[in-house]
Amino acid sequence: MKRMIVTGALGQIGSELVVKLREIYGVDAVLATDIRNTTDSIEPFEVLDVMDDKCMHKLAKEFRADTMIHMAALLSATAEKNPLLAWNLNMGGLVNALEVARELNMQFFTPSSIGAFGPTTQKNNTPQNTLQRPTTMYGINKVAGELLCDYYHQKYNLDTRGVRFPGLISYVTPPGGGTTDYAVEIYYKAIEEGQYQSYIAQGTYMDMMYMPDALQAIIDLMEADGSKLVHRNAFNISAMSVEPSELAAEIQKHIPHFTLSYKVDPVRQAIADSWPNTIDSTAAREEWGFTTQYDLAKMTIDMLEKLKIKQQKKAIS
Ligand code: VAH
Repeated sequence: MKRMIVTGALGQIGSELVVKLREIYGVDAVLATDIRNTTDSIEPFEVLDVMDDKCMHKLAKEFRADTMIHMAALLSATAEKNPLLAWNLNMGGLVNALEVARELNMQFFTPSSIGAFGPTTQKNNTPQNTLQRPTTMYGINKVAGELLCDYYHQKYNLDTRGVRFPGLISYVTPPGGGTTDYAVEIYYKAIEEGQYQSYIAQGTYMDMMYMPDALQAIIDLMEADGSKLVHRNAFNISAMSVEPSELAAEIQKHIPHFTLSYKVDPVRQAIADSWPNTIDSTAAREEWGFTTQYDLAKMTIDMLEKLKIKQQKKAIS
């Protein structure tokens, strides 16, 4: 990777990924793009609607990009509210990004998700290769996306790569429209209010990962020796599997008065119930050395510490 264009650069992953990539490859080597404009000084930045293939091609060509990092997508809960918009944006945007990458011979990354599995998939220690019959529009988009990226590699020899992300927890840019967002909100509410009402039921296990580990995984995969990659576009990766009361118990070690209650959202609960409890990351570890630095305890310490600083800065601004 030498010169990258990132779509969805103002999103939960994109906003931190751009910073990390610029630390490694140089500020001027990473073109951040998003459908929204921003007043943040994150130049080089361009407004880009991923449905506009001509604009995407023009920006990538003029920037002399050799790598396409396609992050723009609607997440699971939003996609269930507007499935046709999700299909058009998630699939139309992906095809445009793959076509631009093919036309300009770019290395390509886009994430899949644990959402690519469904209720008939083995729920515990979900294998790398297994049944994928997701029952959400988001999951259907992710399975189709995995197959499209494999196709572009097989048919055009495009260097496509991707991972199946678990729920990602971060303190910089709050996520929007996801099912696993409760695992982010709980930390914000713990600091702000000392209490949280979870829309996901107690005992609902989902794979999770702290954002620093997710960002490192993208970079490690993109820098890996391509000849050693068997699975390429959909590596299972995870750092932990947790359910709401376990998150609460870890937070209470630092905020003893913190309380957790439940008001289950049937839509997002149904999505969560259709996903695995735990996935098997062996292929990623074996093929490109995937590893993580943060477990639940270490993540909780860092999240609470960073959110306290964020809250203090907000209070004096
Ligand atoms: C979502 N955060 O909840 C995303 C992610 C595995 C979850 O794909 O939709």
